[in-house]
Amino acid sequence: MFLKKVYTLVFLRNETQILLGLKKRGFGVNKWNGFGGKVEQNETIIDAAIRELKEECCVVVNKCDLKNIGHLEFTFEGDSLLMDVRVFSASNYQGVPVETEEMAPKWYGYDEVPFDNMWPDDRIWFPYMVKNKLFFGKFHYKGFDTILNYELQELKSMETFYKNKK
Ligand code: 8OG
Repeated sequence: MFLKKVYTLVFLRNETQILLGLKKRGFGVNKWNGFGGKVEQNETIIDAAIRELKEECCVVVNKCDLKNIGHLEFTFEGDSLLMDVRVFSASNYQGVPVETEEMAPKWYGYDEVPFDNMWPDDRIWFPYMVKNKLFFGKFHYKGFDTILNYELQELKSMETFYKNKK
């Protein structure tokens, strides 16, 4: 039995670039990533996504502008935690991303994404996001650097995926 915790992960994107943040502390420190974190009790997933984006780079996004584009699950050898990560994309938002105590934001062209300084699974599922395909990925890690096995599939609809998910 796994202990599931739900997380959000938001990417601001336009046709040519994606916003990443260099994580300055905590889990995934010194890695480039989207913006997000743990969903608190009594908070919806979408509200958590909005809150984390604002806390981490001071950008405000409306609910209707956040699109759920993927679902990722991470497990770690010898650990009962299952990280359930809801991935969102937005191209409309208010404000200019600024550095905070947690993240240093930077825009990257899609062909210059710094995979060598990111979670190893990112180079596997980013191509789906870049091609605007919906995805579901499951990654089992040994430590934080080695993927022991994974599954990745394209989804037709996130709604159908969640409806059928046990
Ligand atoms: O609250 P905290 O910053 O610890 O939340 C972790 C964030 O990192 C959350 O947004 C989910 C995200 N995340 C993982 N694992 C991975 C991963 O393997 N790849 C990417 N891109 N993000 C991840 O927890």
